[in-house]
Amino acid sequence: MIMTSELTKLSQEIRAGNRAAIGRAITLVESKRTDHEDRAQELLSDLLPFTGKARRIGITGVPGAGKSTMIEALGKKLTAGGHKVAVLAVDPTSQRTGGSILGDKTRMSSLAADTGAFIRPSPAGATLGGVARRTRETMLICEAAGFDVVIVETVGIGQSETAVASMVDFFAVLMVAGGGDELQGIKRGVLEIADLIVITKADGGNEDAARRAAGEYRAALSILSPANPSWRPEVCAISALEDVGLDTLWQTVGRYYDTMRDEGALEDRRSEQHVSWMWSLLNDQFDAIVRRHEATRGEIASLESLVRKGEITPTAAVRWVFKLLRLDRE
Ligand SMILES: Nc1nc2c(ncn2[C@@H]2O[C@H](COP(=O)(O)OP(=O)(O)O)[C@@H](O)[C@H]2O)c(=O)[nH]1
Ligand SMILES: [Mg+2]
Repeated sequence: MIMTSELTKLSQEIRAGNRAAIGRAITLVESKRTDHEDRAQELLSDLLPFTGKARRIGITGVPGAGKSTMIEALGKKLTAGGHKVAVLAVDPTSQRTGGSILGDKTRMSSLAADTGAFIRPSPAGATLGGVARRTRETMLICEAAGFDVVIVETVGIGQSETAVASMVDFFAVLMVAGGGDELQGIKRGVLEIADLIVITKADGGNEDAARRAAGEYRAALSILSPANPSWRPEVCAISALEDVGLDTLWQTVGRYYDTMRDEGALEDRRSEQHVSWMWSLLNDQFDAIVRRHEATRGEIASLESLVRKGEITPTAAVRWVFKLLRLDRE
């Protein structure tokens, strides 16, 4: 059990940038023990006034798109320029595949060894919602510890892009140019939430293909109605290996923040994210209550079975659950 005085000390150490303290706090946030959850919330409330000053950047792309290589190259430039960079991963598959992000950490070895950088693999968690919550809270801890750039990386699997886009200010989608229909490999929904499309590996004879792909994405984006009225998504081509386009990319990020701040849109985006975060927590909690509550837990399996066989409708099952919880009179 961690006592309040210890939490105060932990909070102070985090704000001083103490790495061991950051690690302990993240362990607390990732713990599934109820007493740890209470402590974690107490700690986060204490840290909250010191958060929010970082640039929160999300990055997605299929495996092999060049995420790790770009994050390492960009991260090293940023730390050389005096920034403190935290890299967090959201990987709902890491548990099943035995930790794919660990391989990434090895690949980002020179950034990992950088004193201005902090790399954290994806927390193990059964649900994407659980992983996302822990990542958001880890982001707050890193911000309180003085990291001014937080990069959240995800593989383009399931709903993980949406989860990451809903916790960052700026969302970049990495694509590799390579023969055929350039737009094949991307889910349309991802294009709609991107603030920037990055064509990677524009080097070694691949420059023309990258330029063509960039043109096609620009055309595709121009016919989508912008999700963000303050910012039109952009497209750039980079080579992380040859350091081409990374400075321009970071300037684009800077321009994004200037524009969003001028229009008060950054604050709006974050406020909306907080509200939808609240609702997704509430959904998760309600789900957990229904599964654990003594009035309902014995009924779930048979309700699922009846719904599966088509003997009752899902709506009828939900009404029954509400009746059992005595919530049906609202
Ligand atoms: N030619 C070239 N290869 C790259 C570049 N960036 C990444 N790669 C290679 O592409 C492969 C996948 O890169 P990686 O960063 O691990 O992709 P991730 O799975 O998205 O993290 C590796 O073999 C990299 O060396 C680049 O800018 N140019
Ligand atoms: Mg990687």
